[in-house]
Amino acid sequence: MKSLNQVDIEIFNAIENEKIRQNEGLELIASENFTSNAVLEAQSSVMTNKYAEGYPGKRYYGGCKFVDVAESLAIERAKRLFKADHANVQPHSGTQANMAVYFACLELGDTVLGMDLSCGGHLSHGSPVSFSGKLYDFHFYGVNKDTNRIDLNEVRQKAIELKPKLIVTGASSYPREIDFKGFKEIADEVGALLMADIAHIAGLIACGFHNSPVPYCDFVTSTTHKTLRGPRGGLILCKEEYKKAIDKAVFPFVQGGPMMHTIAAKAVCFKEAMGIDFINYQKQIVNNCKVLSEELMSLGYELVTGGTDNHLFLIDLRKNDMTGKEAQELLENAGITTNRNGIPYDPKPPNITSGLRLGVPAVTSRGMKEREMKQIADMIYRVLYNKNDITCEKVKAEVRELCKKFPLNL
Ligand code: DSN
Repeated sequence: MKSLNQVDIEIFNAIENEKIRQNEGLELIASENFTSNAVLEAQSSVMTNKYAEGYPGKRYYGGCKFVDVAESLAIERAKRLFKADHANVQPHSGTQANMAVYFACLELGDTVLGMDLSCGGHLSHGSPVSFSGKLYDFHFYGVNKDTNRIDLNEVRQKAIELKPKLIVTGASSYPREIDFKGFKEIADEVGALLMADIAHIAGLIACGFHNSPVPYCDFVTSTTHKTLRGPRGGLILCKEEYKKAIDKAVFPFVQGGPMMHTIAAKAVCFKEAMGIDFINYQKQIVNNCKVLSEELMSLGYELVTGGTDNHLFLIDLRKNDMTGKEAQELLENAGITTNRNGIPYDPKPPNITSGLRLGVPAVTSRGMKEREMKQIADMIYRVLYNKNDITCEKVKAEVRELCKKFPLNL
């Protein structure tokens, strides 16, 4: 068989260049990470060739003996890792996991209460530009205007007023621990179902560095590629009583054939997440995030909520007379990848923003620790303070040197 560089030199080169970009740059996008070689190996395996509509032992195709092994292991490991009654490992993404939960428990037009995207929620939690906002009657809680934290009193008031069928908790840009027990009390008070989307914090939850929503929620959704450090994909955990409805909603309602190579890689990810190295990794994420955020605050930056409890934080750039877009672009010129992000009640539009979201899962996977976080804070400060090409070039060279000491071996 011909190799990729013989068949398609353009794609081969794009992949090689992406390897160089990942190797030589600092990845601070909070939702990104570097999988292990074992995960990559499973993900790029021959299981991509197999159709397996259905579930282990109940497929619509022959030849599923070995993919059944992979999916059964993924399910059992996900259940063990998160102490859940049931796991569905087929969702292709976090959004499709959320879609399947909505289809499993709601009728079209039902009322749902979720977190406002502009305060840290997610598009699939009811944004009008997403299927979720079009198909369901979503209403939103935000964060308190003074503290920028979720205010359970506001959530309770809205829940009492709206009587939603489902309350959605979880966020994509919220730097503080979420009180899932508090959400459960509100859901019970108004007779609502409760779902938590833990895509960002799944790794922290698996290792006990963030409280788990599993005991409190009817449904928990996640991606597997953020702090969990697995392949790109989705996951649903649920109580036993929703097992059938969830499985039917994922297949055949939302999806067709599962991606068996990705499911095999999810199984590897869950196995890795049960090891001591992974616990140490999650601990280091929290430590690194604290140090990076505190260093930046000591250099004069203001953080939304004044700090972080998890793997990410959000810089409010308004006092620095800079937009999120400008900051993101300057840092990219210096080999530091971040993303602009709205701050709560942001006066600027989403394509400009007043905020910059930073996260440490990827640099922590490279083995970087507190010392490197201080170095990175200093680099970020110099780039954003000087705002010129010379500084960006100088810092880019420093970034490359630092990355060389923590190779990815891609
Ligand atoms: N796009 C992801 C993030 O960056 O947080 C969420 O889906």
